[in-house]
Amino acid sequence: MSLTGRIAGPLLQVPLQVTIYQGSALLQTTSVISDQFGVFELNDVPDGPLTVRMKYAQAITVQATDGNLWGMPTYDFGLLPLGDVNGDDQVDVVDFSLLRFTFGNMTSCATPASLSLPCADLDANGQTDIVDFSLLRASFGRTAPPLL
Ligand SMILES: [Ca+2]
Ligand SMILES: [Ca+2]
Repeated sequence: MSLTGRIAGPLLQVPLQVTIYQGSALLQTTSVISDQFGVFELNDVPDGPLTVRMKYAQAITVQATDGNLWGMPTYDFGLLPLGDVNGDDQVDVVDFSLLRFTFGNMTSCATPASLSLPCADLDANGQTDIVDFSLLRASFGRTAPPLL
């Protein structure tokens, strides 16, 4: 089967690491790139009750489970919780320190084509600034959700 999903901004066209579980069993790991509208399609998704987890490097994992995955043309994964400066799937004081250390700096660690972690430029505009701080603050304390 195929499954169409959508993420919300500020970053839309991003590479996503996708892991698909059936219960606690890992079925499939793949990567997709969402388009300029945040939409992506997963092909060859196995049948059955599934959990789909997605991680963008600078965001906390988001997931959806069987009950809400099917039966709609596009499943909405919502806003990616940006703020994971070092990519360890939690937004904590380490990320805050990394951001503070580079605050106000121009940087090229995040571009539309590439991302090198740690990177505090969460909106990929070439500078670590108050927008990045606000994104981090909004996600502060979040960790990867438990596998459903
Ligand atoms: Ca982190
Ligand atoms: Ca920025």
